[in-house]
Formats: sequence, C-alpha cells, structure tokens
Amino acid sequence: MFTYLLFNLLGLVLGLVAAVLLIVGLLYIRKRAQKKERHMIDAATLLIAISVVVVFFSQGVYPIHFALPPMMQAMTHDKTPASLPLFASIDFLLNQDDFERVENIGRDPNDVPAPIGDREPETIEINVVAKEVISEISDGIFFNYWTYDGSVPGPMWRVRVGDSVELSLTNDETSSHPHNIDLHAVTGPGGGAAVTLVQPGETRTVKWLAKHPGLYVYHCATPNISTHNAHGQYGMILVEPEGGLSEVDKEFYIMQGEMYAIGGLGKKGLVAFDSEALLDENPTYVTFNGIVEDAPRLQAEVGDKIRMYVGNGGVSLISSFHVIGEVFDVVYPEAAIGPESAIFQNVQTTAVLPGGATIVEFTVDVPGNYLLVDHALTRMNKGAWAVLEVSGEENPEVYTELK
Ligand SMILES: [Cu+2]
Repeated sequence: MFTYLLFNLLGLVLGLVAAVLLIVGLLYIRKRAQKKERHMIDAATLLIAISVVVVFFSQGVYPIHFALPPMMQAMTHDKTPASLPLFASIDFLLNQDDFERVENIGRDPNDVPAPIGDREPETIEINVVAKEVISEISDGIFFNYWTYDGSVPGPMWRVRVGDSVELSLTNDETSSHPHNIDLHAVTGPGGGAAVTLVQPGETRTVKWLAKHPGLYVYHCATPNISTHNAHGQYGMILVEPEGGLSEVDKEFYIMQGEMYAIGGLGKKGLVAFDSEALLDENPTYVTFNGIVEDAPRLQAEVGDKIRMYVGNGGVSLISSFHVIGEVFDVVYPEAAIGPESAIFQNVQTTAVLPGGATIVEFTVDVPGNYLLVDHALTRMNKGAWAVLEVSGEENPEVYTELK
C-alpha cells in the first residue's frame, strides 16, 4: 500500500546518483578544457546542482507524509519509536499480517445499553481496549482502522449524573501507536487524555465524576489527533439526568465519521491513509457507523417511538442530519439535557458538529424504507447514509398514493 513512497524514494536516490556522476564527469573533462569551455562547464555544473535541490524540495507527493511528523507519534513493530512516520509506514507494510482482520467493523446501531432508570449515583467501572485492525469500508476496500473495542464507533456507554466513573484504557499489544481517551463529559485536563496515554500493552485508569447530563462524544486525543479520529477512534457516552429520559420503543446509536484514502473513492485493496486529503478537509468516505452500508441496519414497527443518539466523530464536516420522509417530533439541540435546556419541536434537519452530538425523537406512522442522511447530499455518494426499515400496517390517512 505504500509502494508509491518506495518508488518515489528510489527515483530520488537514482536521480541524485545520476547528477553526482554527471558532475564528477564534467569536472574530469574540465581539467583538460580550454578557458571558455571551463566557464560553460562551471555554469552547467552549477545548474545541475541547483536543479537537484529544486527537484528534491518541490516533490508534491513524497513530502506530504512529512507535513504531520512533528505531531505524529508512532511505533515500529518492535515497539521502539519510529524516527520518521515514513519508517512507521514501511514497518506497517512489512508487518501488516499481525493486525487482526475484523469481519464487520461497523458497530450495530442497535447496540445501545439499557436505560439507567431511577437509581442513586454509584461507581461505574468501564474497560475499553484501543486496537488497530484491518477491515472493509465497503466490499473489497480494506482500511487500517484504529478502534475502541474493535468497532467504529466505539461502544456507547450509559451512566447517570452523579456517577463516579473508573475508566480503564488498555492499548492492545499489536498496536503501532500510543492512544488515549478524551471524553467530552469529563471535567479535567484533556477530558481524561492527560492521564490515559497508553503505549502498546499498557493500561491506565482515570476516575471522573459525571457532573453534567447530556450525550457526549469521546475520542482519541493522541497527536496527531485528527489522524487518530480519522482512523475511527471515537464513540459516545450518555449521561442520563436524574430519573432518566422518557421511555421510547426503540433507541439507535449512530455516528458520522470520515475516512481519507489514497487512490480516491472506490479504489479496491488495502488503501493507505491520505494525509493531504485530511489537511484539505476533503474526506474520501463519509460513513454512518464506520462503513458504507450494504444491508439495512435499523428496523422498527409502525407506531414505534424512536430515539436516535446521533454523534459526529468528524474530523472536519458539520453533519446536516436528516431522515428522508420523517419530521423529528423532538430534538435536543447539541444533545444538551437539562431543566433549562431548550427542546426543539417539529424539526426537518439538525446540525451535528464535529465532536458534538444530538438526540432526535420521532414516531414512525407509515411502513417503508427511510434514509438517514447528511443532507449535504453529495456525501451520500461517499457513504453517508443508512436505511431504517419500518414494517406494519399501511396508514392511508397519513400517506397514500392517489391515482
Ligand atoms: Cu489513538
């Protein structure tokens, strides 16, 4: 997957050797040359030397991986820090078989923990593993995902306000990078990242008080942070208010995310991460729960009251979250929950900021398929959609075809 870098490097080295040989040859000829010819040879030598410098520093593709190095931390296969990210990339290429192949990287949107209900605050233990794996974005398109617990997004957690949370982060031994966790629900340096930086094989624990109700994004905050997020390291935690949220029939967990891949949309095989596209904020793929959907993942019955916990792992795009054929009865804008928080009613499309979330509720009245989208609709072409299948009795009073 990084063969183009090797070819670039080979081309540069061969060009450099050729230039040196040429200069040596010219200097050899110069010794026997007349004065006039020597001037010409001097000028030619100088121009060759300048052109070597210009070619080396004007390479558009090769140095892009050097755009991030001051911020990028990586390890080689034997867990020593790589002196340059390029070497970490070559190391990955040589040792890619060590990474677990995950059949389906996309977290099931139905994977929502049960409501807390009415209980007193307590101490909650959470264990999570940062793991780098290889899986498919879409059929035949393989990507080196960095995950929490082997899926994208990471698990959704559910606590109540006042709970004390002991969160242990383990970095799997097979990882090539350090990782940590920054939870937006945490009050304290780095949202937990400052005390959870783990090298491969290490575990560290942060204890924090869930002071604020709401739905919060968590993500890896290891430099280069955007690179870690764009490999899939994000998820959400719901801090329920005292007494919990109202009862609904179905809850879903959805996170929009971005992937940046060299070779562009649809390129098959193991695709390399595209740092240039990351810096340009131009993702190759925009996904709901880590993959381009190949079969409907959400199901409901006519009459179900549905609540969706919707987050945006970013890195860059603001999501205009919309369900085609539905109106949100209730939106908790920016996932704010509190006695003074405004609740929006009858909303068509709602913003989900990178590193932010929203909660939407609606009741399905008519059977059929409903598309969840980012209404910046070209992102559908990049994978930003999911299907909600609703089954049950037709409801002609609400919706029917007239001949
Ligand atoms: Cu990370």
